[in-house]
Formats: sequence, structure tokens, C-alpha cells
Amino acid sequence: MWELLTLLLLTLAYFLWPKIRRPGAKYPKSLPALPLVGSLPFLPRHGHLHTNLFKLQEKYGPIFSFRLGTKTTVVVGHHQLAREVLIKKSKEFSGRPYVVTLDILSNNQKGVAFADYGPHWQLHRKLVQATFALFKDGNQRLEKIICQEISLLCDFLATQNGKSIDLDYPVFLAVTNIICMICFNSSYKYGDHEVKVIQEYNKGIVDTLDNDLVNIFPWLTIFPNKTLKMMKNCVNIRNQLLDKILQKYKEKFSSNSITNLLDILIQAKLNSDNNNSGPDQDSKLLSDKHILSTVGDIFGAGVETTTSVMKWTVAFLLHNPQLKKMIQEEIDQNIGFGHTPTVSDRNRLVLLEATIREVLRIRPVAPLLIPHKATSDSSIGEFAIDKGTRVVINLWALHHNEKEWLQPDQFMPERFLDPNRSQLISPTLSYLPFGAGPRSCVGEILARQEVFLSMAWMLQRFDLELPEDGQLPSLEGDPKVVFLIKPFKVKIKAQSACPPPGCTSGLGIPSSPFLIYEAWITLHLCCRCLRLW
Ligand code: STR
Repeated sequence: MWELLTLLLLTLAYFLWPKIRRPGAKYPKSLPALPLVGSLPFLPRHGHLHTNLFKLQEKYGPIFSFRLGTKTTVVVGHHQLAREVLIKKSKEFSGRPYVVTLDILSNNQKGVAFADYGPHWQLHRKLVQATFALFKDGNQRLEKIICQEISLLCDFLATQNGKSIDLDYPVFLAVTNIICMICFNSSYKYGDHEVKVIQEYNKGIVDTLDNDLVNIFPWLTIFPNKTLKMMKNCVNIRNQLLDKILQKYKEKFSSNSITNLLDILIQAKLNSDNNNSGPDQDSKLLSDKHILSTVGDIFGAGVETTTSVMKWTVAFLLHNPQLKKMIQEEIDQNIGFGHTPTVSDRNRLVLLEATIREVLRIRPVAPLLIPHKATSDSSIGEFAIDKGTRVVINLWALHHNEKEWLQPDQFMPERFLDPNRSQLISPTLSYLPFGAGPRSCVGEILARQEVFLSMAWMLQRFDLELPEDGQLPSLEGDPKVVFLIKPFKVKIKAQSACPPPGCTSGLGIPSSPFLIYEAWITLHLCCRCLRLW
């Protein structure tokens, strides 16, 4: 009996022990590792993974490794090494490792976010980029689409005047509609049941995605697993919803009018099918399942990330009312109330822009990015990295490096401004909120415009204040696949009716109406109009 058990354990250890390393090569320092479980017992259990890995740097240096199951993971926590991985050696490190839950979500690594390096990922990434190019100018200008939705968002907020609300739903709806326009030229009305469905399955996916032991020990999938079941359920609901949209859309698709992501993907498929020499290589990579995965990625990424950043920004403003006031004054002085903010106001509203940059520094959307994988034997700095190794970029470490940032734990937007506070600056290279290189965030321009415009519009029209109970949002965060903020409420206060009843310019918002007596005319102007005037 005992002999049998020993034999079984030895066989298991043989298969689960990592491969022989390259002789003579220098590898990053590693956490201790035991057979079967790897370094799991030596990784801190409490607290956030990104801060724990950052703390481990004190002992192990800016690059170190640990083993989970059979897989070696290298953690990179310095900007120079991170740039080497993401930019300089991007070809060798643009792979994505196999992860059980991500594999379910991406239907075997289809789509763009979680697909391994190869022709399939290259094709889909190229097609997504081509989609964003459709929205550069003209009637379909990105800015125009964003402003339409923000305008509706602000109109909704106006109906909530004086109330304390969670911004989650209205912001989610606005951001969903923007991404819907980009994906299929459609949008949802306030209260549409389908939006609730999307919100729910998204939550289910985000909650369960990197929260399971099966990602460390894939063989655990042989046992019943509640989390995995819930995740599969949410993914199924999402796939059904997207498939319904895709099938319906195919009926009205026309090659003469390519205006969104679905058009681009369907057209690419038709082109490769109609190739003179019969369907070409690309055709297989553009099946309905492939199309669905790419749309799913863009949809999920476009909604969850931006909603989260907007809520974080509002939370930091509630914690820093003085800063909020200064941003409102900046809006007042540079834009006033005659027109709504535009993207071109970004270099005028520098304090707002600096605030957004600081939010992305102190609470990055993805503190550990998405794991990369070495596609061939390579090196990072002086260390050898074997093919197949997982490489995690600890963005949190880059953004909290004390040698690069003054008091990194403090929220200080002015670090992104010159001493005169009139121009934006890049204080250090240790800042990559959207990643870098070929795997960098494909929606960066969209995201930056969405957050800037929505904050500028909202702060122009509303005061965002603490709710009645005075409860400040928690800034601790909830690290899921996106670094979420815990739910909180904010009191919406319209900056009075605009224009005020007596304001003859028709522009302003009253604080204390001024009365100007001239020989012929009497003007009632609110103080803001007067400044404009
Ligand atoms: C959110 C929930 C969902 O329904 C679909 C997706 C797929 C794409 C994911 C997205 C998720 C979360 C944020 C990700 C994005 C791809 C890129 C983005 C991970 C799980 C980030 O890197 C932050």
C-alpha cells in the first residue's frame, strides 16, 4: 500500500516538477517552492496581491519569480525592466498564458485580450484598430458620440438634483451606449432591461475571473466547482446576448456602409471568403465564434474599465473638496457656461487632466496588467527567462516607487503639473496606466476622452457632494480583474437653474445676480456670465 502511494507521489512529482533549466544561465531570485504546491505556502494570504508582490521586492529585488503548480511566474516591478518586456522585447513577451477561467471566457483564447500571440491575435487586433480609425472624424467622430451620451447622463443627473445616488448605473449606461455605438451603431434607453442583464453578467464575470484555485491547479476542474459554474453561467448569458445581436445584424449588413466593429469583422470575413483562390487563412479566424469573442472583449473592456475610473475620480474628489472647487474654477475661467467642454479644452483644463492622470496612477485599472507569456527563450535585464514562463508586470510597483514619486501614497494631481501649474508634465517614466507596446490598451484614446469629457461636463453643471450621512467612499478598493471601488453614494446638486430666470444673456448660472444699470438697458447677469462677458 505504502509503496504504491510513494510511487504515485513520485510519478506526480515528476510530472509536476518544472523542466530542467538552461545550464549556466542566471535566473531571477525565486521564492521557496515545494513539490506539487510550488510557492503557494510562501505567498502572503492577506491583503491585495499587487501590494504583497510589491513588498516582496524589498527582499527579492525588482524582478523575482515564484512557482504555482507547475508554472513559473516572473514578477517585474521596475519601469526599465517593464519597458524591456512590453516594448523592446515585445515579440518575445507578447504571448498570453493559458488560464482556466480566461480560457472559458475567451472560448479557447479567441478574441483580442486573452488570445496568445499569433496570426489570430494579430488579425483581430488590427481589425479593432481599424474600427477606431472609423471614428476619427466626420459625423461619427468619437467626441460627438461621447458627448451625446454624456449629455443624456447629465440630463438624468439633473432629475436627481438634491438626492444621494450611486453613480454606477447611470455611468454604466452611458459608457455601454458609447461602446454599443462603436460595436453596432445602437444604444439603449434608460431603464432598458437588457442593460441590467449586461450589468449583472459583467459583475458575475469580474467577480469570478481571477478568484479561483483552478487557475493555479487546472486539474482541480475535475471536481465540482461553484465559482466556475457561476462564471460559465454568466459567460453563456453574455454569449447568447451577443450572438442574438450578431445574427440580427448580419441580415442588415451592407458592404456599402462600414461604420462599426461588426461591419469591419463581417467585411473581413467576406473578403477572405471571396478570395480568388477560395477562402484564405483568415476566414477560419473569423468564424462567428471568433467575431463574438472580439466583440465581447471590446464590450467588456470598454465598459468595466471606464465606469470604474469615473467612480474612482468622483471618490477622490469627494475626499478632496478643495481640489474639486479648483477644477470648477478652472472650468469657469476657461470655458464658462456658454458652451460645453470639448476634447480641445484638455490643454486648458490642466488641473482636471492632471487629476485624471493621478487617479490612473494611484488606482490603476489593472495593477498587474494581464499576464504575459514568453513565446521563446529570452532574457529580462541580466536574467534568463525560459519559453512558456508567465511574466507579470507589477504596475502598482511602478506607480508607487518612492525613488520615482514623492510620497507615492498621497493623492497629488499637481505632480503632473509644472511649478506654475499651467502645463502638464510627465514627471517620470515609471508610469504606464494603459500598458505599453503591442499589447497596450487598444481603447486608450476612447477611455481618456470619455473620462475627461464626462468629468468636465459633470463638474460644469453639478456640485458633487457628500451624501447626507457624510459617508466618504472607501479608497481601499477591491482588486478583481479590474481594480474596482466599493459602492458609494454622492449627492447631486445642480448649480441652480441655467440660465437663471433673470439672466438676460441666457447663459449663466446664478449665485447672486448682478444688476447693471446703463443709460438704455438693464441687464440682469449672474456672476458667471459677468465673468464671461
Ligand atoms: C469584463 C467583464 C466582461 O464581461 C468581459 C471582459 C472581457 C475583457 C476584459 C474585461 C472583462 C475586464 C477588463 C479587461 C478586459 C480586457 C482588457 C481589460 C481585463 C473581464 C484590462 O486589461 C483592464
